[in-house]
Amino acid sequence: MASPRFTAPDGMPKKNEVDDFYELVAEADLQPLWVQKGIMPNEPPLAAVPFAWKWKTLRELAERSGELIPIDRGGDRRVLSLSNPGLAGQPYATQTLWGAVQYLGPGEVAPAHRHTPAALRFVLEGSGVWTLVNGDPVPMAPGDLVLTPSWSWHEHHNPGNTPMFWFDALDLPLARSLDAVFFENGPDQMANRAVDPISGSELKYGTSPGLVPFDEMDQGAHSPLFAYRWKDTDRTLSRLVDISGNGTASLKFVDPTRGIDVMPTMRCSMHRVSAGAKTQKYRRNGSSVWVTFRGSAVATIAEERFHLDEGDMFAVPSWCSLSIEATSEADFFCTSDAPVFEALGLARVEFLN
Ligand code: GTQ
Ligand code: FE2
Repeated sequence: MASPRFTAPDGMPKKNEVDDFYELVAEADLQPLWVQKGIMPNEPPLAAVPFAWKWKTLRELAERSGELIPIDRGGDRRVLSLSNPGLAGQPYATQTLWGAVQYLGPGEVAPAHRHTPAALRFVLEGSGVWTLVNGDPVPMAPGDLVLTPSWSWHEHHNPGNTPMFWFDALDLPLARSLDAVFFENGPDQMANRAVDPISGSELKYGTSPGLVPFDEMDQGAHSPLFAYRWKDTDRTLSRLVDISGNGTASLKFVDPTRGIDVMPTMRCSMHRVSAGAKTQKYRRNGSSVWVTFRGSAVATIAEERFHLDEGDMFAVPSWCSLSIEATSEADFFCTSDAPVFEALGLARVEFLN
């Protein structure tokens, strides 16, 4: 760190007591606050930029990776991460969130492992795939949200003959910045097995709304329900649109035992916007990553307009306003770091016109 210097008229540095002091401070590996510029800006100084990735490109390249790159130990998961152009080549969608498209070809298995960064999948295309989450086989289908919380074992199996594409989100950049990342490979893959159409977690925690097993010990760090099914999400959105009367509806995916966010670092929500309707413009600190599941729309992110079609993904950085206007009825999956901001007492939300 270069210390400020008083410069004499002849251009030579002039030694005085202040100079000596700065030198001693630097030598002691200290820095005065009063020479720092911009460590407390008035608003978050953004690196990540508002950005959208087109499904056409994501799908083509994911499929191509399936042809070219084998999946095995070393390769493991065939994933293309959304790399925000504002983040200097880092493989992150936003400051706190990893977003990606994952491709699992017919007959392929992504081997067992676990990590402290929490992960979720939102399925876009394909059928017959199941993910083993802590020993519980969870079938995956388009529109389903599947959780693999922090430190849960997971492995993906595609016993069918069509590929599957899904969206992955992880709190990896956040966990990395907290130096909280641990990773472990599992035992070599187990044989394929018959899978029930419904996971154990759904049988136990997803049978009836508002009714869960009574267990005084229920205090895990994440939802014990690992799958949220599209038919339930779709039905709930339809009802909410009817009730709202303005052509829009939003729902939150929650831990059924406590009604709180599914995981401590990632909020998951789903949004429906009817053709011609527009969501209220708002901004919050912290960031989010969105997936257009159905329909088409224009998203305005911090005054920049992005045309969105089915499968397109977009990043909303901290404190950037967002409003979505649908051209045909559109559904969006969203994941954000909001629970972190709320838990830390840092959350700010502003509704705009
Ligand atoms: O499917 O287990 O996008 O471990 C990044 C890391 C997916 C996964 C990602 C992962 C996975
Ligand atoms: Fe993983």
